[in-house]
Amino acid sequence: MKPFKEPVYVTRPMLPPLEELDTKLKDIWSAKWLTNCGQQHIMLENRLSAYLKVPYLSLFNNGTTALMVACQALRLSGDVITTPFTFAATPHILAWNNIKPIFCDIDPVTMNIDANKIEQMITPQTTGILAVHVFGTPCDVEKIQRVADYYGLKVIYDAAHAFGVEIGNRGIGTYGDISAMSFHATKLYHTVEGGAVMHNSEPLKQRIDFLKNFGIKDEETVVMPGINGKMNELQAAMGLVNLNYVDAEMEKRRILSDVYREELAGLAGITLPVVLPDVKANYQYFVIRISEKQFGFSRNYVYSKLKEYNVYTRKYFYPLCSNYTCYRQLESSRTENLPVAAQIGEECLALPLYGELSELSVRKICELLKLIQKGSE
Ligand code: T4K
Repeated sequence: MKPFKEPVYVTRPMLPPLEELDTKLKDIWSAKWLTNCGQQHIMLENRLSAYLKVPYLSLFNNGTTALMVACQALRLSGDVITTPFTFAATPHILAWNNIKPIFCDIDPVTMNIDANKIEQMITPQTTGILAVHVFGTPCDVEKIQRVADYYGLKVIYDAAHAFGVEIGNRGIGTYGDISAMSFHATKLYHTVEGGAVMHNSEPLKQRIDFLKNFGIKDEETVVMPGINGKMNELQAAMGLVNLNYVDAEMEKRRILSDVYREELAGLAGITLPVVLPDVKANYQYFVIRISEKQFGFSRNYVYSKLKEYNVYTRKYFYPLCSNYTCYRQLESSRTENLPVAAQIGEECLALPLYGELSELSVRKICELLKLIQKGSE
C-alpha cells in the first residue's frame, strides 16, 4: 500500500469560517477591549455554562492554570491521590502547588483511576483526589464521591478531555468539588489556548474569579494572592464562534469513530474504546489498545510502521507520569504498585480523529493495521 501523500496527524484543530471570526474581531476592535473580562469573555462564560450544563463556570487562559487555581481554591495541601495515566499537566499542577502526587493504579476498562484502590492509599496527609476523565470516559464518580465524603477529601476532576460529556443528561462538570477543562487547539472544542473551571457553588465562583485575577477586588483592594489566569477577548471570540460548530464537529467524529469500530471489530489483539451506558460521549479521541501477544506485534512497532505510511499516531499516555524523572523516586511510582497502568501505557495508541479526516482515510488506516498484523504491508 502507498503511503498517504500528506501527513495524517492524530488531530487537527477545528477552524470556523474566517469571516465569522472577522466579524467578532471587528467588535473587539471597536470596543478597544482586549482582555480583563470584557464582553466576549462574559458572553462565552454564559454560553458555555448553558452548553455544558454547569451552574458556575470561570474561563481561563489554559487548562493547566485552571487546574492550578482549582487546587488553590479548595486549599489543597499535603498529598493528593491521582492517576499516572494522564498528560504531564495533571501531576505538575500538584507539584506547582507544593503538593505531593500519590499515584494510584487505573481501571483496566475505563483506564481512569481505579476507585476501588483509592481508599488504601489515603493517609493523614491526604487532602484530595485529582481524577482524570481520560479520553472523555467518565470516572466512577459515585464511588469516588463516597470515598471522598467518608474521609473528608476534596475531589477535583481533570476534565480536559471531557468537553460536552454527560452522565444521564447531567453535565460532567457538575461532579466533584471542581472540574477543569482544556480548550487547547488539539481539543474537540478550543479557544486556541484556554480552559475553564466548573462547579456548583456560588462562593467558590467568587474565590476562583479573584484567584485568576491577582486577587483584585477593586482598584484599591487585593484580597488574596492570585495569579494571572484570564482568558483574553480574542480567545473568547474564537470560543464563541467555535461553539456554533462544535456539535457538527462531534457528529463528524462520531461517524468516523463508527467506521473505525466497524473496520477493527474482531481484529485479534485490538481493544476498542469502551462505551459506557447512559453516557453522552464526545468522540474527542479514538484510542485503541494493542496486545502484543494477541496482535503479533507491539504497539511501538505499529506506531513506527504507521509513521512510514505518513500516519502520525500518538502514544497517549506513554511514558506514565510516575516514570518521569521528577516523580519516579516516589513510593507510589513503583511499577509493582501500578501494574495495570504499566501495561496500558505500553499498549495504547491514539489513532487520527478529527472532523476533516475523510472516511476513506480512516478505512485506509484500518487496512494498514490489518496488513501490519499479517506482516504484508
Ligand atoms: N490535563 C490533561 C488530561 C490534558 O490532556 C491536558 C492537555 C491538560 C490537562 C492541560 O491543558 P492545557 O494547559 O494544554 O490547556 C497536546 C496538547 O498540547 C495538550 O493540550 C493536551 N493535553 C495533550 C493531550 O495533547 P501534545 O504534546 O501531544 O501536542 P502536539 O503539539 O504534539 O500536537 C498533537 C498533534 O496535533 C500534532 O501532531 C498536530 C496537531 N496540531 C497541533 C497543534 C498545536 C495541529 O494540527 N495544529 C496545532 O495547532 O500535547
